[in-house]
Amino acid sequence: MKIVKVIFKRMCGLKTGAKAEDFRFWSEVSSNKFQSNYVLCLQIIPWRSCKLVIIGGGSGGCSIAAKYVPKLGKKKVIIIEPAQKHYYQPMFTLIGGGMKKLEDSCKDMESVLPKDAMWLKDFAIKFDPANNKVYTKKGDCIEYEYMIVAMGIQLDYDKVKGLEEALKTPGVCSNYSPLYVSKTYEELKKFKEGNAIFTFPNTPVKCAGAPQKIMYIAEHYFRKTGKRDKANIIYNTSLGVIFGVKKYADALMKVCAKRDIKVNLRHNLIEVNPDRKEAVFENLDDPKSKITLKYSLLHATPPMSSPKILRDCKELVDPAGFLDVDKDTLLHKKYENIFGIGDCTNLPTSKTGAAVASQLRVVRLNLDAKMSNKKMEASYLGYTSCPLVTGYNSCILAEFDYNGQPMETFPVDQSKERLSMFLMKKYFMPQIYWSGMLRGWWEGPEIFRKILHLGLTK
Ligand code: FAD
Ligand code: UQ1
Repeated sequence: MKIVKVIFKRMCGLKTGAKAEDFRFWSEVSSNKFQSNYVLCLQIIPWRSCKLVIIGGGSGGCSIAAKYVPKLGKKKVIIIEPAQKHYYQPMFTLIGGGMKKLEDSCKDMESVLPKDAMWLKDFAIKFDPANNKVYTKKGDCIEYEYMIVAMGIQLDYDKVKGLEEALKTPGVCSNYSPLYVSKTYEELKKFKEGNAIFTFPNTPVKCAGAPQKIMYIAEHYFRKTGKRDKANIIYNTSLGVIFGVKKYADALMKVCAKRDIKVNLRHNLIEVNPDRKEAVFENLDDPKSKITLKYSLLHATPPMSSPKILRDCKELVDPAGFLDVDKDTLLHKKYENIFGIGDCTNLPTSKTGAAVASQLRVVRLNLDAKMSNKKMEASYLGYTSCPLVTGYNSCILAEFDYNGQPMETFPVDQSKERLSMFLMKKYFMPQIYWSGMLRGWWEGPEIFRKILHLGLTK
């Protein structure tokens, strides 16, 4: 074994010291049972080391890379990201309503990641935080000084029986995936009469407002096209409230009452039968009782979970499988050289891109402090925001903190439906995202909130 190890190291040019674990790791991931360690020696296993590795090049990963690549220099930051396209997911709501096209929401990953970063177009598949290493699917082993985990949240369409099949059939759609979002508007156009059902799963989700935004847009669309009196609109949510913050929940319940939308709380979608066009729900307060509803239109929000490979690394996650970070500093609770950002973390706030924007400032300041052996001073208050689009020209702009206290940017009552907020969501936010956040300078609206409230706010 020792000889094999030496040959292996020589072949791979490993001066940084591959250890026996790396062999074991390769034996584990090798799909070919008959490969021996000798055969493995013939494979070229690149070994890289860097100051900072970022897992994921989505909203959080790409934006934080934009801050650190200029600071640390060429090729000092490695970004592991498998996707060819970077999607601005908040636009999916508007795509579902026919207000934008899928191509408006995405750019090539290469064009948004900083040029001087090293992009590994690959999946991270195993973490080894005790040895500061992460492994990729194509066989790289990356040794880092610091790591930022920004892997997002996983969509589990397969967790609802029949849903994946049903999404290929008429009447069923879902704004959450680029694979399905364009179908939503097609279904709105085809809708003639019957139940239009919108669901919210029994798991953490990203953008907790999105499952109902598309419902308000659909309701408005049916009114505009003379089909409203033929539609029975139903919101079946697993939650016990329509929205987690009372101020906005009250406003949304009024919208539903005014527009004759039926809200069923604690109803969880468990099965879809496309042949019979039926959706089956469990009543979470009485799991034995099942409710079966006929649908003409079904907008399903999939169950979601922490990415599997992250969940599998028990040292990094909490019992629910999300990256276990300190809610104030965003530093990992156990590893002093790992930070988390965005949907993959267990930060007890609503998972949104707006939250990521605010977290960027905290990670930037605290990682700078760590890198220069100073005390971390930046603290995240849990700021998050959800532009609750309520039709083709109105929006309630929810903004709040960890305690569910409103943290509104503008000096008006933001729980009212407004055209101005809709225009901001449709035209201003995409610009801010592509040209501000992903380039590293937009860190949320805090500065505007302070100016507009004359400094009298958090
Ligand atoms: P993401 O942006 O999802 O990025 C995660 C990245 O990690 C992805 O690029 C993925 O490819 C990569 N990755 C995954 N697995 C691996 C792996 N094994 N190795 C390496 N990389 C990996 N937010 C708002 O603020 N306002 C809104 O109005 C809004 N509306 C929304 C509407 C919809 C329909 C949806 C779906 C989302 C919406 N959001 C909204 C939420 C927002 O898009 C997310 O909260 C935000 O993108 C989270 O950023 P992130 O970096 O944590 O994750
Ligand atoms: C925000 O900062 C942000 O990030 C760019 C969003 O998109 C992902 C948002 O949807 C919102 C609402 C914010 C907050 C910004 C303002 C001006 C209230």
